[in-house]
Amino acid sequence: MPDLDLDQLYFAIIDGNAKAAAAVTKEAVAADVDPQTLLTDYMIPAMDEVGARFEANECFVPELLIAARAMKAGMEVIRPLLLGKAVEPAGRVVVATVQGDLHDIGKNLVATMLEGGGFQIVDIGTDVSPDKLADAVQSHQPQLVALSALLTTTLPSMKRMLDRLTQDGLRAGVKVMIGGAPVTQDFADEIGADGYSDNAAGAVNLARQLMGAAA
Ligand code: B12
Repeated sequence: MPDLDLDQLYFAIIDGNAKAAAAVTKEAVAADVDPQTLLTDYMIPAMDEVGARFEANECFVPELLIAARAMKAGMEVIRPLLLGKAVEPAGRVVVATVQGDLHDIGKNLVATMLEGGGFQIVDIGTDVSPDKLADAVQSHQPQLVALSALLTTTLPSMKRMLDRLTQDGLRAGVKVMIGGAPVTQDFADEIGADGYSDNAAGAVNLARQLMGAAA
């Protein structure tokens, strides 16, 4: 096998080349590179770079979309490998991006990492209304809810979702953790969420802590 250049994964995502992202990821996995390394050292930094370029007006929405698609193509390859071998789920988590918000890369990463940590995931998607969240909590009876928001304009949706769980008498039965770029610990405290983390690995630790608190 020729020398494996993992930077190709980083650049494939930045260039939005989904085929190359999947191919390099497969090669890396075949060469026994740790999938966690691929994620944290190449894939996430590539999306961070695309984000920085977008913020600097050096690229635009279509480039963001194809970069996100390339990241997903790589994620598809490592996802099964990130999954833990836990027989008993560590807990059930309903995962959602809040109403008005279509950003799902962070949510999916959090879901994948939680799944890797042995949690059972019920992913109810993006642009999730308080109604839909309440229905999911009622029907799936999770111990945890994980909410993601990437827009400052959708932060209030998080509070509405918590309020809805309280109104429906569901709030006491679940721990709610929140995250996403504009979310802070102060905001989490302000709306009465049970926890906040600024990254997907931290989300797993947080989920475990909250499960401990729930026990
Ligand atoms: C990719 C992207 C898009 C893609 C989304 C593709 C997809 N399938 O998700 C597309 C092109 C669709 C898009 C659209 C828009 N976007 Co956009 N987007 C981004 C971008 C560049 C990267 C986001 C991302 O995926 N980051 C990578 C992931 C891994 O990071 P993350 O989501 O933060 O998640 C991590 C943590 O936050 C945490 N986390 C996340 N969720 C959770 C949940 C829990 C429970 C926990 C514990 C932790 C946690 O863990 C994750 C992993 O470490 C950001 C810029 C940026 N630098 O963030 C702008 C950004 C978020 N977008 C922005 C905007 C304005 C928009 C649009 C309004 C643009 C437009 N004019 O149409 C639309 C809105 C559409 C909508 N209604 O949602 C702004 C938001 C500004 C603001 N202050 O609100 C940003 C910040 C760019 C900017 N500076 O202008 N976007």
